[in-house]
Amino acid sequence: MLNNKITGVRGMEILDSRGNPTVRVYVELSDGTEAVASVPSGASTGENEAVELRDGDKSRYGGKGVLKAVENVNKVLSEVVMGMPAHEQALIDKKMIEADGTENKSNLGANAILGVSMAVARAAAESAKVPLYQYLGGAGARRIPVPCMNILNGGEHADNSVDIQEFMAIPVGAPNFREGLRYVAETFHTLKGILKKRGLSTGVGDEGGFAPNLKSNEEAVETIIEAIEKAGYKPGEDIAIGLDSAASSFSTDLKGSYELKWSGGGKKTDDDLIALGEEWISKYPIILWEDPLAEADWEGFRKFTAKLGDKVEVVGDDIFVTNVKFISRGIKDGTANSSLIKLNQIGTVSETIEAVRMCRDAGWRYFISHRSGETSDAFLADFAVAMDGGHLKTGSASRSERLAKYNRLLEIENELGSAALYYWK
Ligand code: 2PG
Ligand code: MG
Repeated sequence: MLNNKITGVRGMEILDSRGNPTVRVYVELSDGTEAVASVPSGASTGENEAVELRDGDKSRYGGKGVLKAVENVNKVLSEVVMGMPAHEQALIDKKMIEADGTENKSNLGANAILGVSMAVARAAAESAKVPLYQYLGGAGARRIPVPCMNILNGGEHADNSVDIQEFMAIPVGAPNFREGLRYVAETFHTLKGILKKRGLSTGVGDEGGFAPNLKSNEEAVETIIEAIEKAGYKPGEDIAIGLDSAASSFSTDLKGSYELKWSGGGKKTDDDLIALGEEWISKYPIILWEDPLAEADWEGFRKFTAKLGDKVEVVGDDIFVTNVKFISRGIKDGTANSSLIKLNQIGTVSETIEAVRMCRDAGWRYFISHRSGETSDAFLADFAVAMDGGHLKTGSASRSERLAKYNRLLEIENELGSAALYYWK
C-alpha cells in the first residue's frame, strides 16, 4: 500500500507575471512529501472558461485579489480531499467538482480547484518517486514537444498596432528539442536586431515577444521570415510559422463581424478573414493557425477548416475552452482539426486529460498552452510531455516565467537521453 494520503492542504495569494494575484497551493502527504503548484491566468479569455474567482474588493489590487479562492482552498477543498490517497487524481478532482456544484466552477473558483488538483498530482508523483511527466503520461512518455515560440506579440498582449495576438516560430526541422529551442531563440535575437535597426521598439509584450508598431499584420510575418533567414535558417524547412489571431479580441459581435485596425484596416466579415488566411497560407510557410475566427463564429471556423484544414492545423482556443462539451461539438461539425489545451480553462488536471483524450480519439491534434499571465511553475512542461501532443506554446525566449518551462523541457530531454523523441506531426 502506498503511504500517500493527503494530510495537509494550504493556499496562499501570490503574484503572477503581470503582477496580478493568483493562487498557490501546498499539499502534504502522510509519507512527508510536500508539493506546491501555482495557477496561471489569461487575458484574452473565452466567455465559457471556468471561472477564475476574484475578490472584487476594489481596495485591493483593483478587485483582482484571490483571498476568497485561497479561503476556499483552506476551508472547503482541504476538507474535501483530506485523507484521500494522492494518486486517486480523477476521484479527487471529481469530489472537488461536486463540492463546487456549478457547471463552471464559479462557486469555489477554478483557480482554487486547479491549484489543489495540480499540487496533488505533483505530490503523488514525488511520493511515487517518478518524474511528473512519467507519473501523468506513463512509461511511454518520451516525446518532447516542438516549441512554438511566440516571438512577436500583438492584440491584447501588447500595446502596439498589431491585431494578431501571436506570431510563433516553429522549429520543425530541428533534430531535437535543444536544437529546436536554439533555432528559435536565435531567430528571436535576430529579430531584435532587425527591429532595432529600423528604429522600432524592442520592448516585449506579456509573453516575452517583441511588440513593435508595424504598418500591418502582414509586415509582422514578413519581418519574422526575414529574421529566420538572417539567423541562417530556411523558412518552412527549418522554421515554420504559427499564428494565434485571437480573433474574438477584434470581433465586434463574437460572430461573423470583425474590425481590424491594420492589415487593410476597417470592417471585415468572416469570409474576408478566410480569404486573407488563404492568401497568407499560399504565400508564407504557415502551418498552424489558432482562433482565426471569433469564439461564437462556429460557421466561420467551419468554413475556414473546410477550405484550409488540409494545409494548416486549425486550433480552437476561445471557442472550445478545453471543454469536452464544446470540443465534441467541434468534432461533429468539422469546426477545426485541433484544440488548444489550457489547464485553467477547465479547472482540473483530469478534465484537461479528458479533453486531450477526446481530441486523440477523433484523430485531432491538440496544442498544449500556457497563459499570458504565468508563474515560475513549470508544471506545463511535464504535462506537455505526458500528453504526447508533440508541440506546445509557452511564450518567447525572454521573461523567466516562460523560460522556466523551456528549461524544464531541456532537463526532461537530458534525463531521457537517447530515448527522447522530437518531431513535427
Ligand atoms: C491564448 C493565450 C495564451 P491568454 O490566447 O492562446 O497564449 O492567451 O492566456 O491571454 O488567453
Ligand atoms: Mg489563443
